[in-house]
Amino acid sequence: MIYNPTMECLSHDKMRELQGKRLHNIVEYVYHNVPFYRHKLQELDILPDDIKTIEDITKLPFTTKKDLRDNYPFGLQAAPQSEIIRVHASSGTTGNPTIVGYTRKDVGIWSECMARCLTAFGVTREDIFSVAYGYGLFTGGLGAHYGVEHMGASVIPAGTGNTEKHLKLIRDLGVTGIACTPSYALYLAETMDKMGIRKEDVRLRVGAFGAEPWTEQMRREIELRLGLKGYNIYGLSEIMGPSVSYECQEQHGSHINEDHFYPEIINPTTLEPLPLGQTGELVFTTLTKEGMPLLRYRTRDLCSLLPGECQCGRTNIRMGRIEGRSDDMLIIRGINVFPSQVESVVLSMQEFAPRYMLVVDRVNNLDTLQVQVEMRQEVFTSTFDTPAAVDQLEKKLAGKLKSVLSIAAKVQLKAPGTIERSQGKSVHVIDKRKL
Ligand code: DLL
Repeated sequence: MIYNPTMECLSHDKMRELQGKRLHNIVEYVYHNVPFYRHKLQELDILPDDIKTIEDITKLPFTTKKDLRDNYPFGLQAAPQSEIIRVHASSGTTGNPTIVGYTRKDVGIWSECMARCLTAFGVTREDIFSVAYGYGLFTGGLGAHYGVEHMGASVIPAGTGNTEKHLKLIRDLGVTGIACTPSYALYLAETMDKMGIRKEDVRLRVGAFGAEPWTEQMRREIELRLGLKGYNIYGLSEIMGPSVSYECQEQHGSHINEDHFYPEIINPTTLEPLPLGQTGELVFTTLTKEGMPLLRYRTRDLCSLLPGECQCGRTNIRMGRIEGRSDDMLIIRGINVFPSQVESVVLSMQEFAPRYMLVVDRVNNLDTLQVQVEMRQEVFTSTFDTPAAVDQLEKKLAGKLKSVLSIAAKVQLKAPGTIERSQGKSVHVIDKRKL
C-alpha cells in the first residue's frame, strides 16, 4: 500500500516542477517574514523572483545550527506566534536548545508524512501501535503518535521507561507495531528475557526504528529477538521530526518525502553539490513549512542519495543509511549530546579544571555515558580524604549535567593531571559502542 500515490509516485519531471514552484514560494515567504533570510538574500543580491526552478536552489545561502543558536529562541520563525500551535526543542551545541515552532498546517503535513512512512512499513488500520519514543520536547513521541492517528491505527502512547509495564501491555493488548530507538528495541528484548516473555507470546510484527544510527546487524538481532520486521525511519527536529525519510518493503535506502523536504548532498568542506551516489553532507530545504522554514539546512549527517528506481513503485528519491556526522554530535539513547554542552557545565563550576572526557558505552544494549572530570588542585587536596565530599561534588555535577543534557551521566572525579593529554587535536570522547 502507498499512502499518497500522487505524491509518492509522481514522475521525476512533475516532481521537479512542483519543487521549483514550492521553492519560489518559500523563498518569497521567508524574504518577507524572516529578517535573517532577507538580509542574507540581500547580501547575495538575490530577489525571490530570481528563484524560478529547483535548479536555482544552488544560488541560495546555507543555514547552520549556529544560525539557529544565534537567533535563539524565535529568530527564524516565519509565522506569527498566533499561528504556532506546537513547539519542540532539540539539543544545541551549547546551553541553548534549538526551538522549532509548527503551525496547524505543519502538524498536518508532518502527520501525513508519518502516515506515509507507517503505510510503507505495512502498518494498517487494524494494527495496534505502541509509540515508545520520548514524548515531550523531543519530536519522536508526538511525531509518531500523530502519524498513527492520522492513518487510523490504534496508538498506545507508551513513551520511554516503565519497560516492564509496557511489555505487559504489548502482550496483553496484542500490540502489533512499535516505534522506538533501535537500542530501546534491544533493551525491550532483554527485559522480555528477564520477565520470561517469549517472542511467541507477543504479536509484534513491525517496528519503526530511528533517531540514532544503527546497523544491519542490529536489525537482524532485533528482528530475531522480537519476532518482527524492522524498518528505518529518519528525521530531524529542525526540518520536521521523524518522517523526513522512510524505508519501503524493498529496504534498499529510505524514500525522502521530497515534495516537502528537498535534499542535496554537498562536500562539507567546499560546500559544492555532489552527484547522486556520492557520500557527503545531507542538506534539506523545507518546501512547505510555515512555522520555521529553512533554506539549505546543513544536517551534518553524512550519506548519499541513491540513483535508480525502486521496485516498490514509489518514485521519491532514496537516501542511504547515515554513515556518520561531519560534527562531533553524539546520539546517546536517542538524545543528541554535544561534548561542548558538557564543557560549558564543567567550565561553569569553580571546582573543576577544564579537563574532561566523555566515555560512551553500550551495556546490555543500553547506551551509558560517563563523564570524567579533573578536580582543581586545591579542591582535590581538600576533598581527597573525605569520600562524602567527593560524593557530594559528583552529585552536584551530575545534577547540572542532567538538566543540560536531558540524560543521566555517571560522574567520575579525577585527580589533577590524570586525564590523558592528546598530542594533537584534543580528544573529549571515547565511544566504545560498535556502530
Ligand atoms: O531524532 C527525530 C526522529 C525521531 C527520527 C524518531 C526518527 C525517529 P533529532 O533529535 O533532532 O530528531 O535528531 C536528529 O538524529 O540528524 C541524525 O543524526 C539522527 N538520526 C535520526 N534518525 C536516524 C536514523 C530525531 N534513522 C538526528 N539513522 C539526525 C541514523 C538518525 N541517524
